[in-house]
Amino acid sequence: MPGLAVVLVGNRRDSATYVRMKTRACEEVGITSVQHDLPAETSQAALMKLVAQLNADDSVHGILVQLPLPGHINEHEVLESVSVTKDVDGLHPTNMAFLAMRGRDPLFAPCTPSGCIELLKRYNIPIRGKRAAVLGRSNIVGIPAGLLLMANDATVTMCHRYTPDMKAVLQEADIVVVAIGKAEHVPGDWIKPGATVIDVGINSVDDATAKRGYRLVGDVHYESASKVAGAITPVPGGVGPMTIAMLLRNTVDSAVRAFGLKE
Ligand code: L37
Repeated sequence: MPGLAVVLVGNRRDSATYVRMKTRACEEVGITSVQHDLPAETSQAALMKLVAQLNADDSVHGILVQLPLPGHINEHEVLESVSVTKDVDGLHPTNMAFLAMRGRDPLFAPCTPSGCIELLKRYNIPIRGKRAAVLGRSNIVGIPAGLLLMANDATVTMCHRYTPDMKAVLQEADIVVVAIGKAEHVPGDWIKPGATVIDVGINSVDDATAKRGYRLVGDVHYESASKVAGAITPVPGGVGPMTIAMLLRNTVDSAVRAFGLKE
């Protein structure tokens, strides 16, 4: 059986939801998953010790430390301590470096940007020779999304808070990946007609008419953008579930490698 270890530190509601969805998805497909819930005040040393134990455990093929970690934890040190061969989140600096190099392949690519690329491929949306814009430059989404698009032969513009005239950049972009964490920030009139819009954002906004008192929206203003775009991902039900699917794929790939099986 492929095995995944999920480490959750603290009690952020969103992280707890995502981790629960991941362990449930593992059960559905027959991956053994073990969840380690640690209190928010867990020390760096205790977390590092758990990761070391999981690195040494042959029944564990993938280790996922759910981000963000509490402020007192050194995230870089934790990500670097995960074995490169079990780094199913693709966030170890060695895997990130291979992702950035031509002619080298990481053992694992990060789940959310891989899910974006997988969506484009499954919907037969061409990437090669197209212009792509990535909004946001985080280590977990924006940067690897830009690298993956480039590796798939797109011409990529990375946009962030200091980009002058973001709208002008988007007017040229056939593919737009938005991961900035601001509710409904990108209006439809920024989008080039017919472009493909991948909305990575998941923001909760207060809504008195909703059952839970809030609703989830993306970083893109869906109603206006969906009238202009050729294709657009919804929130929820878009990139989020793909993130989980890619995690399952990475975990199975890792187990196949560990067992010495042919891919
Ligand atoms: N692999 N993913 C990995 N590692 C991390 O460190 N932070 C993080 C991470 N992010 C993550 O788990 N994201 C995520 C986000 C949304 C979903 C799944 C994973 C998801 O399925 N969202 C649902 C809605 C869930 C809800 O109701 O809140 C969706 O349909 O988008």
